[in-house]
Amino acid sequence: MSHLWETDAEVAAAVLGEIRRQDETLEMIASENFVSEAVLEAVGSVMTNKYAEGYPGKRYYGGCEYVDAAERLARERAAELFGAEHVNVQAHSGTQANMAVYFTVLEPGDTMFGMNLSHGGHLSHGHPINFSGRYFNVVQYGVREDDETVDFDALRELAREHKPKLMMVGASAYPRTLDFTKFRAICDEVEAVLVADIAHIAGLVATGLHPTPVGVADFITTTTHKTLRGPRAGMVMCSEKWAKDLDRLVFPGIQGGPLMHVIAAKAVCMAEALKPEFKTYQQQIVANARALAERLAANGLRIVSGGTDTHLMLVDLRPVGLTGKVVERRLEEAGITVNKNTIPFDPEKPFVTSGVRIGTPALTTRGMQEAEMEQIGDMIARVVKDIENDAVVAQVREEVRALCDRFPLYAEMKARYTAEAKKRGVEA
Ligand code: DSN
Repeated sequence: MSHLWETDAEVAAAVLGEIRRQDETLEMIASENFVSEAVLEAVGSVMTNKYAEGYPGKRYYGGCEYVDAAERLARERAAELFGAEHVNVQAHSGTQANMAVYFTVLEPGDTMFGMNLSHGGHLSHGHPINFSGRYFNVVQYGVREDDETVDFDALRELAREHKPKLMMVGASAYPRTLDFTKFRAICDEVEAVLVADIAHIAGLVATGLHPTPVGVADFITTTTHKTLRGPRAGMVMCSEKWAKDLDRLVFPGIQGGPLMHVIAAKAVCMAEALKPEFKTYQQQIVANARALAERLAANGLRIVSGGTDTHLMLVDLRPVGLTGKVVERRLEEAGITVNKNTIPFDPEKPFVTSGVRIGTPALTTRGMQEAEMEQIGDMIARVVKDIENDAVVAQVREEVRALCDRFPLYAEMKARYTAEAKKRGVEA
């Protein structure tokens, strides 16, 4: 018996549709992943019922014994995983993690630096339409036109000119290693606070596959659902020096009751990430990204910056005369989910773009390796190079389905939901 099917068959049918979409297509959005059944169970637990404003041992509500245990575990495990002195696990999202840090350090109107969104940055790093761009005086830095990597010379000059109080480093579409020590040196010169947003690369950082900003940056923010493969949420790390101010800013500064079910799931995710097999998983993500980027390039597609050091790559579609919007749609029709993405110095608008961003964390979770990446690289290239050809799209869709069938996802759940749907004659 399914409570969801009994109570709300319409939502249950939507959930079944999403289970099937995740299982039967190739999920290649760089910021997405597939959590374990244990993480799902914690997110769906009774901890969703509990109000717990405050922190473990100092709450504004009674009955917090068990949610305290979960939050302590999440904090302790995250501190161990990243080697951080202090962790606040209450941020509801990456943007709220960033907001908490900004308001800990800055006053409205202060100057902060963030990476230009179209060069790989993030909305919450100072985009004019985001709260960060509206509350603070934001100066944006970016990459060099020749090699499409961070332009440290220009950044240093900008820093000397504008003397930021805070510098944000981190990206949602930057395929190369970020050298946090170079940002630190510039921050030291102008006495700026350095914040590293490692949302995309958190799993790589936790396992030593990307240099860590811990001990280099003053604050580290992250989400927990990308390479870290936990629940959809945020987290902040810092040294003891900032701990009290930061905690006050998260609550009561910008949030009310913490999402205790999500915090419990963060604890589960950290426990999973502390296991040796998590490092093997992260190594495979990177190996898969390299294999895919090389195969796309061998098929004649231009990879921004010439390759990748991480879990993602950007394909420049200008040489083949296409936009990200068109390619995203055609690949989706072929069963391959990517997102259109601006590339550095993009002449197109963000809703059109000249690029697509492709990542390997989710498919690596399914167990796919280099051989599958090569197959997928060929499939993507076939669609891109013959974009109007419906027969190619249909053929690739069949191949995608066959590939997905070899790497089943949430199989028991899918069978259970499918059986309930059948029982009720519901089409999903
Ligand atoms: N929207 C996320 C991404 O796709 O990278 C960042 O928040």
